[in-house]
Amino acid sequence: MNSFVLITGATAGFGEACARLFAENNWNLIITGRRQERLDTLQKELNDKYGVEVISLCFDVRHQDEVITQLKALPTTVTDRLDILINNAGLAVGKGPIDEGIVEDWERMIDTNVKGLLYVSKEVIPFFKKKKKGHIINIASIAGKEVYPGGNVYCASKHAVDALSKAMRIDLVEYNIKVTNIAPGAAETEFSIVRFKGDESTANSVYDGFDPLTAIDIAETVYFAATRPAHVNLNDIVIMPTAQASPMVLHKES
Ligand code: NDP
Ligand code: 8X3
Repeated sequence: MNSFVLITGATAGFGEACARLFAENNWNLIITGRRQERLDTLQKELNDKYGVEVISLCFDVRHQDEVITQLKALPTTVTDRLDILINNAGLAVGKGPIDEGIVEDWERMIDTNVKGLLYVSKEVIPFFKKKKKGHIINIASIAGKEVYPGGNVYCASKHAVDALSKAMRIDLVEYNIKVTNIAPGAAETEFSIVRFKGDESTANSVYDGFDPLTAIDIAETVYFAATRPAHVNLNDIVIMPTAQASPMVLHKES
């Protein structure tokens, strides 16, 4: 009768690494994302390898109707054991001066990073309130702490996540619900391939000349936050590559 953790965006990067680490530690999983094939493969792999229960839900966090349908369909035998929500699904699309921004890119970032996080949280919080226990871990970013050239709308969306983490902590404290905000710097995942719309050479060049964070680094940080004693909450964690002092100060070896 182990607990469940719900991870949004578990088909790649941080979310997938979290799924692997929690499963290895005997947590049951609800994994989500839009790529059904990847969900199916991960579900089978983690179930076979660790014997944990793995529920996969394929939906787009931007579509509130899908979020509601999928999460309301979970049986109470699962939701009563759901202890952690990792709001991880997110993306940057494009990087450039604000006046040259593409409105569709802005909307994808705001709809995914801010509204998607809200839609999922809105469905999960009642499960936590019911049992007066739960932990929401929001994957924000260093882009939610500082703004860098060309980062405009992505940075704004992650500043919103930072604010929502603080707001959730205030509104949910009386229900014994923990809220942790995790703000990573540069990590090599599919993030830059998505940001640069499939341009792999530009994406790879982001990580040239230094050791970026890995998805495992973030999963270990999430897992550490998730496994503190009941009376301890880590409010806000900034995690950077050693070579990155701030978004714009990167020590690269040439
Ligand atoms: P990846 O691109 O590797 O993974 C992103 C995940 O989000 C995928 O599983 C993707 O699944 C999911 N996702 C994206 N859009 C949607 C959507 N509309 N509905 C459902 N799922 C969605 O990136 P990362 O692992 O690097 O990013 C994870 C989070 O970490 C993001 O919020 C990102 O902003 C943040 N972050 C990343 C940093 C980095 O440098 N990599 C640093 C700081 C924060 P699918 O495509 O199957 O839907
Ligand atoms: C991703 C980190 O600084 O590349 O959130 O935008 S950054």
